[in-house]
Amino acid sequence: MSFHRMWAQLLPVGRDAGTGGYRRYAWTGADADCRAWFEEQARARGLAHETDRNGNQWAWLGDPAAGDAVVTGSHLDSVPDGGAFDGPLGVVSAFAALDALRDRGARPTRPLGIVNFGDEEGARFGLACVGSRLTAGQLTREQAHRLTDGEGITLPEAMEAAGYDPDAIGPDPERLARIGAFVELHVEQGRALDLSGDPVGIASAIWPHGRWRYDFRGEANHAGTTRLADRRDPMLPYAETVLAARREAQLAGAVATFGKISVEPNGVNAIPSLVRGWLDSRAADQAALDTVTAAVEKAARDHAAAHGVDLDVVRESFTPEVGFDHALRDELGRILARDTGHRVPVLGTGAGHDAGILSASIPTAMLFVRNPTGVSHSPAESAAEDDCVAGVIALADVLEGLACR
Ligand code: HGY
Ligand code: MN
Ligand code: MN
Repeated sequence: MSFHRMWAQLLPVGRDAGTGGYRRYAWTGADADCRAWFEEQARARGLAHETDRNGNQWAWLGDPAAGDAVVTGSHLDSVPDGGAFDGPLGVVSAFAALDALRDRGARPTRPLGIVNFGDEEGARFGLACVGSRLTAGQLTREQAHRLTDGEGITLPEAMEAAGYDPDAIGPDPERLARIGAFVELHVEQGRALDLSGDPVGIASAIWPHGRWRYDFRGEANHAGTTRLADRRDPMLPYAETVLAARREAQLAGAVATFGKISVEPNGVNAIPSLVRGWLDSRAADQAALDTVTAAVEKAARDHAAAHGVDLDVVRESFTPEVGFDHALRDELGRILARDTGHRVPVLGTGAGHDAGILSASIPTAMLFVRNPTGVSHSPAESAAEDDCVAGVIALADVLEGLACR
């Protein structure tokens, strides 16, 4: 199966030798190397390759202008020191599934597309799913142009440096109108399949989730000579807010994480002037998420006031609850039950995906491949080779069932 060769080719791209994690951030050299790999796979298969106005890459078998295309794929970018599977498993499996269809002699009666969505993780500019949001009209050009990375480089500057036109970005309804179904294969970011003993599952829903930036502004001063009573130390309310987030999430059966922080001036012997922390929170429904985020913000404001510290809270990214298309979900269930001889589990997830963004515009579905530890967004992320092969076969079955009637 071609999966193993492609996997081996992609594996070293953007990998940090020290941590073993991936640093494939939008519009960087590693991103360009991933894009080159994608184009090479498309051309090697005689597929028409294109990069759209938003930097998403497409490989086509058949003319998409015919409409009602079946598209599969995912993303190749990563979180900082992310794992090898989150994103790439869906793209490599897409090409391998197409190869399997050809080996079977299957003849598609609908255009078949493979996509690499740009900047799904938002690791550099802070907003998730930039490529698919732009295409789906959920992010305007003006909003995208305001995105800035940790070095102060704007998204337009980064795109231009990578050879792309930032003024071309924007909604692409014509492209989406040509797609009849999008199916994204993704490594499971949890242990449901490990616990159920299934190699492959089908997605039911994505929890609502978002990212909020908390700016605690205090007063820089000498760590050694400033009396405790005279301090306006922003690190204190930040620390108390981290604990409050954990407590509120626990109470609501949700999750909340402060996983990223930046401190100014960030000196060992200086009381900070600014502590900037990013909250990621998710819950099974919007009401629970609202309860958590409101309670965390209230706690943060109370703690900030108690320390004479100012606080600004900005929502930087948000994705509402996604319920995948029921007809497509059930069609995948029928196809896989027929081909595997047993019912494939249907499961929800707290992880965001491009399929979730596109679900507002076109029928979308997801296939999950078992992750034996459930660990993701970490170099320790893994999936067994047999399960990756089972995922390719399941995706080939789905593509054949949907596009080769
Ligand atoms: O954050 C997420 O859920 C996804 O990995 N972008
Ligand atoms: Mn991810
Ligand atoms: Mn992903």
